[in-house]
Amino acid sequence: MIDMRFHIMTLFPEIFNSYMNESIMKRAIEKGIIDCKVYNIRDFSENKHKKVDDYPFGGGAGMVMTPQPIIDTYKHIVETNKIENPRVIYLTPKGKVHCQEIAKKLSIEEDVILLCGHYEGIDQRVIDMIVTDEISIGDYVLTGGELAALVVIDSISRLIPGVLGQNESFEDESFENNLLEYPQYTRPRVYEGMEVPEVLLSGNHKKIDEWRREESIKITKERRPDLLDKK
Ligand code: 6GU
Repeated sequence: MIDMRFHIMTLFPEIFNSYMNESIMKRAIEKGIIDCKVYNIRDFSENKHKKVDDYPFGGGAGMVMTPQPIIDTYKHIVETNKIENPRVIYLTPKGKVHCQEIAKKLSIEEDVILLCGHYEGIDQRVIDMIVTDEISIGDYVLTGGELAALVVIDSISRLIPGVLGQNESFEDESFENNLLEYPQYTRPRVYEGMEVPEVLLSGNHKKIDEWRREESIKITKERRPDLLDKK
């Protein structure tokens, strides 16, 4: 019945509580459309001090997350949830840059496992053993993969039927057709002397559609000409 189950592997499970307990995510979980389970990698460490990282072979700055706790977390997830051939996404600045198309592709999965790294990264053998996709959320560096995991989860969730309400449709919006969205206005008609464009008050839907499309093209040309090349 649940359409999408997210399984998050992290050293900082608390980070996910507030986001998943508000607004659209909360409603989607309550409706039983999505489920989100968070697993603390540290709980699976066999080290007597619950250590999860160590110095890099070959030297260099920072620490590397060791394979054992991550692989055992993964095995626990796969076994307790009876998952076959799961997608395992490792959030890393080295990954493919996330986009609407990737979100769409992932939205048809039943289970998605997300692995959040910290420190200087994770042992390459973990990636070779279990990771199917490496995703970055942009060309900048974060302190860990948790924010990126939330970004990916949010972008997938809103594409699952029933997650957005009737008034939150994603048909017209930015990136659906490689165009940025046109400007929106609501009441009042005049605010601090600034008027809403006349055409939007005309009731002429053909004219309104034309105006919106022109505005979309104009702003996309200005800000994201690369999207027009994709079209
Ligand atoms: Cl997925 N992780 C980290 N640590 N930094 C990032 C990122 C991910 N995407 C962009 N920067």
